[in-house]
Amino acid sequence: MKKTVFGILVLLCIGLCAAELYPAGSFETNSIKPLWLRRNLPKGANKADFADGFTWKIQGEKFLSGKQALLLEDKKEGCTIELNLPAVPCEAGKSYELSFRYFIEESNPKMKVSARVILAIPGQRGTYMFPTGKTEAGVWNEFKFPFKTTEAHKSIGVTIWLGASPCKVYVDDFSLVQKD
Ligand SMILES: [Ca+2]
Repeated sequence: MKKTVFGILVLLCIGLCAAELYPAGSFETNSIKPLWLRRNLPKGANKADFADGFTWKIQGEKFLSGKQALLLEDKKEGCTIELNLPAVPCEAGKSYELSFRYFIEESNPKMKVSARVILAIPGQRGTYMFPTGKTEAGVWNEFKFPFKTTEAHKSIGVTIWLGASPCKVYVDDFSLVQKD
């Protein structure tokens, strides 16, 4: 009985203490908002040559949780797929964690998975962090980046880069969570 009560209290605390800042990250609805995507072309590229080749969709053929995941695909060479999470307000002196899972189905030897986390400070440059992830193909890789805010930080902005293309990557369980 004591164990059960303790278990319930622990679950309650996790539920109350951890705040998910991107609830749509399992891609179970047909919208990725407020996440938005951009395709970066190779330096000096002729835009007309890259009018097509990049697609994204929420699909149900391959996923990690629920029944759906985001599929990103770029068939042209040398592009980088960019995922942006608009800046969200943060609290001072708290622990946060950016995480997502990704399955690289097709890639080239130049494949990289990297991110930029900006902790903004009004009127100043802020804190910039650049974590990277594994590029193992054919498995659900885990990207996990814990960080802490200070009194000066007012918001968190996240950008993820996948590439260079050609590549085909499934993304699921995208999360930005306040841990305490
Ligand atoms: Ca999912």
